[in-house]
Amino acid sequence: MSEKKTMLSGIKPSGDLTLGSYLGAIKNWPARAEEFDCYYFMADMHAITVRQDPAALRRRTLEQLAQYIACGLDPEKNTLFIQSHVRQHAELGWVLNCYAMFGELSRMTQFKDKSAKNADNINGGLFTYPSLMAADILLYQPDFVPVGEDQKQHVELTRNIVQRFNGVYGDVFKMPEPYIPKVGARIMSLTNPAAKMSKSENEDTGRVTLMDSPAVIMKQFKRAVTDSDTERCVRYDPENKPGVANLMAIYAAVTGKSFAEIEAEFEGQGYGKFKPAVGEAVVETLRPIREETERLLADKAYLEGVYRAGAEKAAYVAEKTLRKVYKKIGFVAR
Ligand code: ATP
Ligand code: LTN
Repeated sequence: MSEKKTMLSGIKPSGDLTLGSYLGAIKNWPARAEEFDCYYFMADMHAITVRQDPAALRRRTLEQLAQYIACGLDPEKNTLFIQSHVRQHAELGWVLNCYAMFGELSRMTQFKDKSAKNADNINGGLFTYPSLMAADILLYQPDFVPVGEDQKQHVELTRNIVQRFNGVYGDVFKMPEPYIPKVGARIMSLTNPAAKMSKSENEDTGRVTLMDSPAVIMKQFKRAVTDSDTERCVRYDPENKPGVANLMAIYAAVTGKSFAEIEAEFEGQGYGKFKPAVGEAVVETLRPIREETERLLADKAYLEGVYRAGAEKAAYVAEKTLRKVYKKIGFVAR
């Protein structure tokens, strides 16, 4: 057994990955491989809580794997797998459903948002989404779960489940901590700075995806909403200038510059210079990722090798946890 600490995270293949999921999540993952045992997966089981076109779901699942690798996740150093390939997720998910309370599940912001947006399909899976997510996490006993700000509530619910479960059965699960980046944790839509940039919404409005061409990215940034204040200067003030603050957060995340440095760089200039500068920085960040993704997608055999090996490694670890849980709760051993 390795002495390293463990990290785990997942993303649903429910749409094309956006700049938001990149800056809020994936970008921060590759550097962790030396220090941690890392598990990353495509949460296809979570994706079906909203209706998906089967062919598109299959395509996006593979594309997401290629993007993980293109973003720097080396399959030799990280365990990359598809959630539905590791049966233990569904099995532990059921058990944890019995330790998640109706009241706490009802309070989840994501459930409330998605219910409002899919009023004709408020299915049981959408409601119990967090117990499956708790299973995803707890099967691997991670120390940290790197996610964007919007997922913090789900990790907190996982922690409640751990406390409740361990309270009854002893130390079965390790308590996981959410790990949220300082910059980029919440990238907003470019056209509506009050809404999170999201892959399954704003189809052709305020989002940028990892596969967008440089021309599309530039167009999106040029038409990004700034603010209607009269001073029209680049200053970090998320309360009064949320559009500018969002662009500054993006620029800071892709260039590594501080807000003070950015303010100095654009001092005395209007938004006309600032918006294309952010666009160009994003284009240059995403260019190699898009090119490498395209190259990997042409090599299906390689991708298949990666996800098979990943599932095998993941299942080995997951099975150990699941057995322990089954034993504790009183299931007869097979
Ligand atoms: P959907 O629209 O289908 O709900 P999404 O675009 O919100 O999807 P997720 O799959 O939920 O994306 O998120 C993947 C990861 O990226 C999560 O860790 C999430 O916290 C993070 N993330 C998603 N959107 C953003 C964003 N706008 N800013 C920062 N982090 C984000
Ligand atoms: N709910 C997350 C995706 C997700 C996840 C997980 C993240 C599913 N299982 C386990 C971290 C750990 C989302 O919507 N981004």
